[in-house]
Amino acid sequence: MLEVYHAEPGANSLKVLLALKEKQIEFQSCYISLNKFEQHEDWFKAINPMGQVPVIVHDGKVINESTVINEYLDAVFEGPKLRPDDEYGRAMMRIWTKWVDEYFCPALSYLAWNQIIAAMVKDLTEAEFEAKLARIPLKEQRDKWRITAREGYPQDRLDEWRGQVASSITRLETALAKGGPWLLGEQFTLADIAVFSMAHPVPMGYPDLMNDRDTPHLMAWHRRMLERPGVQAALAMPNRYRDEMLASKRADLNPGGASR
Ligand SMILES: N[C@@H](CCC(=O)N[C@@H](CS)C(=O)NCC(=O)O)C(=O)O
Repeated sequence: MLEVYHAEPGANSLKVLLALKEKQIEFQSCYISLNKFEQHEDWFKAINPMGQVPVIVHDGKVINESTVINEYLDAVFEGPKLRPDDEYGRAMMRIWTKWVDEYFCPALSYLAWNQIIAAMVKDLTEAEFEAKLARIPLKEQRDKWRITAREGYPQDRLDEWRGQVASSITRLETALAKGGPWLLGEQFTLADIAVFSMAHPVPMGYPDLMNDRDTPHLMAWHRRMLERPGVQAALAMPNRYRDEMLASKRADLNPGGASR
């Protein structure tokens, strides 16, 4: 029995959904609404004291940390191998997955939070907001919520993170220009999955950084990823956040609810 607690198919949740779908592992999907702060509810913190998704529960054993989860899934479940057989290849794969966790993902995450959190909490009173903050177990996450919900990060920090996204894109383009079709060459691995989970929205969010003219090899890799049935299945998982945003935009455009 495998339960997977995840949010929308984006970022760290997408990373685990990609491995599950690529390996065609059956699992019970347990959707956690970050919009409703379900990740900070006591019942969820009893499963993951970090108050974050994704988390898996396999035969009663809990594992958090998306990169660790993916290595576990690949080791324990049948399906196509997503790690090289040789130790050197695995080391090269882990250099990518570690870099995604420690560098690429945080830069993108701070920039994204700075854009979306204020809108998410705008309807809460100060007391309601403080009550929500008090339930967040990690101090650094509490700080991130508080800053992005209210004043936002200063421009020099935002510029620094944007610079890190730009250098990440250059690093990926350089690596893929040397070979491919995947990051480690012929074998599709967890490195591709980790990078894709973060890079997927970049052509849309930062078209000046990732585009056909400046990063053709990275764009070609992105298109190859999108052709994979496993990637398509992961991206097709419910995206309630996007659906709610679209519904509220439609309501703004059509406030009286009159039909078209
Ligand atoms: N290092 C963790 C990070 C998990 C993480 O940051 N999850 C985000 C979603 S991508 C989350 O739960 N954010 C909500 C929050 O922190 O309140 C992993 O790789 O699983």
